Amino acid sequence: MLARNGLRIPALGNPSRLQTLCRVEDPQSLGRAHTISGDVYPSSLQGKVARPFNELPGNWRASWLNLYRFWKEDGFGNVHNVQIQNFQKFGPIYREKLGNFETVSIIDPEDAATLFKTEGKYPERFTIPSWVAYRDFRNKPCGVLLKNGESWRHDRLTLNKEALSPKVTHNFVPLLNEVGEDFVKMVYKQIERGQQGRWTADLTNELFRFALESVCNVLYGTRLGLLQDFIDPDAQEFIDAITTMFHTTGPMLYIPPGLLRRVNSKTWLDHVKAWDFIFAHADKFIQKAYRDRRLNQKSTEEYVGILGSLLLQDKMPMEDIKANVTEMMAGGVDTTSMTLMWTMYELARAPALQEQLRAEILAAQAAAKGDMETVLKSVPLLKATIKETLRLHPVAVTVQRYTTEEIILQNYFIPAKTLVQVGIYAMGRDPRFFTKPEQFNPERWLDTDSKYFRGLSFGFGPRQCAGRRIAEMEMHLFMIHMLENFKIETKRGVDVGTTFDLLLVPDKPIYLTLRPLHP
Ligand code: HCD
Repeated sequence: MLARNGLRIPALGNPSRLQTLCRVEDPQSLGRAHTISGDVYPSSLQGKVARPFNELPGNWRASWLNLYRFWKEDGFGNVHNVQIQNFQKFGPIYREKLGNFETVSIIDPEDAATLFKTEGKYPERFTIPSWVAYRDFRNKPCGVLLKNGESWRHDRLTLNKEALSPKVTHNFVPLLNEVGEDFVKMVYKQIERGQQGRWTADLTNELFRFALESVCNVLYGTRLGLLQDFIDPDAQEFIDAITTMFHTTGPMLYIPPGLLRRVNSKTWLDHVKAWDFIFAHADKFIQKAYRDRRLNQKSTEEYVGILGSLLLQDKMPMEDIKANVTEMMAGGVDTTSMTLMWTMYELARAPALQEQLRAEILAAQAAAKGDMETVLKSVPLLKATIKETLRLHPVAVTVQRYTTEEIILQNYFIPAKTLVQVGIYAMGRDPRFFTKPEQFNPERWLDTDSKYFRGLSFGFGPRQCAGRRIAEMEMHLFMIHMLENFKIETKRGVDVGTTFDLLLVPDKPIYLTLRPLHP
């Protein structure tokens, strides 16, 4: 009974509303994968010989027992390594069922290509159950993150014009650049205070504040002053709420949302409290920026930030603007800050590479006479460095899609509406796809090695990360300023591993030493 019910995405409080707002897909799509037999093929696959879906290797028959085992072996914090083990055990494709969560996992870039090339006009990824459950519970609208179908597409196209199109993204450069410069000033202050000519610290909190300050400047065109001495307690609480929200999502990943409120109630209550704060705090910003904009209607030539542009455009109802801006604000903190932490960690272990990057940046600065937009166009090694960080330390362990039609992966028929996940963490560390994967070598992205469906850290296609350009520019500008000013060092011999906390994060604090280059 439980297992049968488990196949369905369980009914929530108000399914009809949810259906239109959040998911237009077949609510039984998770179960479909299980029930469709592999013998009715679409015409494109007619006559092809491949093995049936039910012969896929993997543990997919005893789902609840699997979940129990997974939990006992602390699989939750270790999802990424369990995936690597599974690929070693079962080969490049396996099928798995953990409680309510049924998937096919792949690792080969060729298979990723097959999956993404058939993703269609309305690509769908796995929807995090507790995120939808919260919005349903509080009657909040979804943004592009959780929407599907035509409603997703409409929002997404509008958002693309404001956040991804090269016609607007150059506006982000001065906004992000000033935050990068302020971070450097803050570091100098700390160095002075310490009176040792350097600063050694776990920079997690500083990076969180830097990331929030950055994303807010781009979204609202407002500075919060989070790199100053006095830190607004509300902003700090917002940062903590995001961490709590991610942290409490993990344990509820494989449990049906309907059960969440009853089972594991502490996790659910903490989750709701965290989202409540995130929404309330974002709302304050949106309201304030909305009021300010109405006061400053005259100065329209000036770039007013993503929110301001969305309001000016008048293409999206206020409620949807709020939902989307809140998602971008919350999605822009832990993601870029952790990636920057990993980048500095890797660079601290590669002093020669640091020197190479400094030389590239210096030459670019000289040629561009300080125009940052031009500088950003001539730092290929720096851009490759961020890509390389994301290969070894991706933020998201997988990228997933529901198949839109029957496809063949590794010579198995995969029915339509199957959830397929590309294990990008595992792919990034596999010698079949990256030569000497253990080495941090940004040049691999610039030389003749194949890049075919290997750089998937922001996802792919029309459903890829909406904050991608903000994140990339923010990280590039940050690294430019840091490398121009400081030598980045770390204690030798301290190897930092990875934990899954919905996002992949360092498993222990990373201590970095920053030393002025020109004392
Ligand atoms: C988490 O098995 C692990 O940009 C799951 C599969 C999965 C699905 C969607 C991914 C999620 C993972 C990690 C966090 C991601 C999310 C999609 C968007 C989200 C990658 C890999 C993120 C961090 C934006 C979050 C925005 C939110 C805070 C409003």
